Amino acid sequence: MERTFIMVKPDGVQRGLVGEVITRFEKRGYKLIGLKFFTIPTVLAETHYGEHCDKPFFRGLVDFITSGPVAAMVWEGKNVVAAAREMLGATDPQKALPGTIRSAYGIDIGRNVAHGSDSEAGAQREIGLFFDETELKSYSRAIDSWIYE
Ligand code: DAT
Ligand code: MG
Repeated sequence: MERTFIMVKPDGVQRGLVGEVITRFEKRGYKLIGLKFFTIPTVLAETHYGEHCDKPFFRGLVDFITSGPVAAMVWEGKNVVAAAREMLGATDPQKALPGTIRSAYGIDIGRNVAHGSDSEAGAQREIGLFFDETELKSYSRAIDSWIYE
């Protein structure tokens, strides 16, 4: 089973959207295996968004993501990396398809509510940055046979 890293950003936390984001993943059938509520240290934010270090928005992005608590999560399920990106929608909420999280709850690109890993390799990297292996819980659910055939 695949794992991905999802994070409700400080705007999503402030706006009371942690539950909405969790609910969408829970209701679809994905399994929550890690959850952490904390304020990201600057160095972790710079590492997490390292691919953007040369972009003009990098400093503002790091300042924003460290400006308040986030809800960091790991979700597990079949094809969850790509599926989660679809559920989030395009980076710019104005371009996100209706029904996606960013379209439903966001307007500006710098306030797009939630993060999701963009690839399996990216997911592995981000999960490793935010969680120790002991913080990720494997467990079976009685309902799994009603989600997977
Ligand atoms: P995503 O979060 O969809 O993976 P990304 O990795 O390209 O998008 O960018 C990371 C975050 O940086 C994104 O969620 C919001 C912010 N961002 C991206 N492009 C931006 C831009 N042109 N101006 C301001 N913020 C931007
Ligand atoms: Mg990205």
